[in-house]
Order: sequence, then C-alpha cells, then structure tokens
Amino acid sequence: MEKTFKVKKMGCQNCANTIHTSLSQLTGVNDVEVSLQDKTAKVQYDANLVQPDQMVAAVSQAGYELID
Ligand SMILES: [Cu+2]
Repeated sequence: MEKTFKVKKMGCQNCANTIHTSLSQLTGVNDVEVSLQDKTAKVQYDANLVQPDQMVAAVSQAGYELID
C-alpha cells in the first residue's frame, strides 16, 4: 500500500528528518519519502502490519500532525 499524507507544522529539514524517522520506525513501513517543499509524507507500507492511524499517532508523538 502507498499513502500520501499532508504534514502540518513541518518547517525545516530537521522537522522532515524527525518525521521520516518516526514513520520509518514503525513495523510494516517499508519506505518513507518526506517532502519539505510539498509538505507531504509518502509512505509505502504493509497493510497487514500497520495502519495509517498508527502513522498519525507516531508523528503526533514527535510533535507534528499528519493529515490523513
Ligand atoms: Cu524544523
């Protein structure tokens, strides 16, 4: 599965890296592309192992907001 989220409050490359890390750490996430310019996060994942609400929660813990 592939899903692209809008990301709120991402202001610089450090933010993008933090968001990338928090998504990459989730079991079932295979690839993450964070675009600072577009304010998006594109996630490739195994829907049997992880769901979008877990991605939203992980990024929320890091202090940012994913828009599903
Ligand atoms: Cu930043």
